[in-house]
Amino acid sequence: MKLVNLRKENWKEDPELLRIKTRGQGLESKYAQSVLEIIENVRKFGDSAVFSYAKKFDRVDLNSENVKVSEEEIEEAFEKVPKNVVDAIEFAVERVKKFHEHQKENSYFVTEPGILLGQKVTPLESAGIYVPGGKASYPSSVIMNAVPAKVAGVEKVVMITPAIGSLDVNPYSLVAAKLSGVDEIYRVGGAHGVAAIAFGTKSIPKVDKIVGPGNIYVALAKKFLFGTVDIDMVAGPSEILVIADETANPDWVATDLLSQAEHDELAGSFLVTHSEEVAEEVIRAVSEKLKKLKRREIAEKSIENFGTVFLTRDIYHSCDVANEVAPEHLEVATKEPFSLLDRIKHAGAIFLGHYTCESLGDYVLGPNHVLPTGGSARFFSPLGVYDFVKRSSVLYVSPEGFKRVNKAARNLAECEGLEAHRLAVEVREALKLVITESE
Ligand code: HSO
Ligand code: ZN
Repeated sequence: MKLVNLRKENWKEDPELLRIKTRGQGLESKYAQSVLEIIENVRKFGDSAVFSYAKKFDRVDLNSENVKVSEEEIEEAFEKVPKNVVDAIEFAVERVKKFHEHQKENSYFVTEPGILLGQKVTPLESAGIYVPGGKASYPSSVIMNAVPAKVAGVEKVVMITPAIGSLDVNPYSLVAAKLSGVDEIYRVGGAHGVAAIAFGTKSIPKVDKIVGPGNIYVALAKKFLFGTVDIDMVAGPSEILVIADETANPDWVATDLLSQAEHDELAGSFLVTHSEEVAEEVIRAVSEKLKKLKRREIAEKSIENFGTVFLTRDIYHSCDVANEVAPEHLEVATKEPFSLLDRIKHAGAIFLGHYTCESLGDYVLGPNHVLPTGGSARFFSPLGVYDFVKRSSVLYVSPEGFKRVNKAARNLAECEGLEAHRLAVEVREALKLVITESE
């Protein structure tokens, strides 16, 4: 890991910190043209475009008969998945559900004489969840995307996930989908799969919103289709930042950094500490443990690309550095983590204390693991129930209420030169029953 000393006046301008801060940018233009072409073809030719892209990119023969995953296939998946994993998925689903129940938003109404105003909350009618194929097909991510939608009250949750090389779909994803309440599953993926559920085709339904992680093609397709459908944030490579003081266990911190590094060659693992000793020991532990990991190659590249230790003046300076980076996951491995919570402004999820490793949050604690990456924790929140509802304003005035607001509305209409607006007020004023002469 690279050691960067931020004990200097203009630490915010440190080139390494700046490189990490801008980590979410770029990358896209290279792929944009081909993604736009795929989207356009799916829009124009529907199923036939989707199936021919599936053949080309995923080497699989799809048709209107086999694209949907059948109930029997889902039942078979339960046979294939070991009992302890089914139990763990059930356990996680229950905890994630329970946590997300708190995010439910109620409609509200306020009244004043003759006026009632409110906000009506309505779940989206349908949502699509993208689940990657191959190595990054995580049942935990199925849970994290599907459960909030179901808790919000979305009637139809559709999952898409690519079948690659054969018609088989990852059985773990199928079990997680079933236990999370997913209603329909289609074995398509990539930009073509995203376009298919954005527009709808003969065999694949259209949804109102698409969520879930994917490669650059999937991310770009979601971005381009925003407006045709709603999307969640566009997630980039995963990242962790650990703030550690001298009470931190370097071995524990090192494994937590590696738990992020093993996700992706572009994943970010950052340690921020004011203790030289902790810095040194974590660097040593990371390189030692790295060698023994099954996903060594990925983790090694990731640590090479983004593995950084920032040396700070004190614990408060560490918090300021964390705010600059605005990491997806922030672990506070210090003696009194709660005392720092106030100072931390930008992080997708904040893990407090030595025992609260990100892995627990990734799987079972309850809060969502779909989190803003690439510094977007400055303005994005974790995926939640609020992402699957929308709000409508409700307005009502009685004749009595009308008398309390008509004049100002009429004057504003006049000032904006919108005659029909003014008249809409005036025709009602004309009704003598309602408006007294003096007005
Ligand atoms: N750390 C990832 C989520 C994940 N980890 C899935 C394991 N499986 C992004 O928050
Ligand atoms: Zn993870």
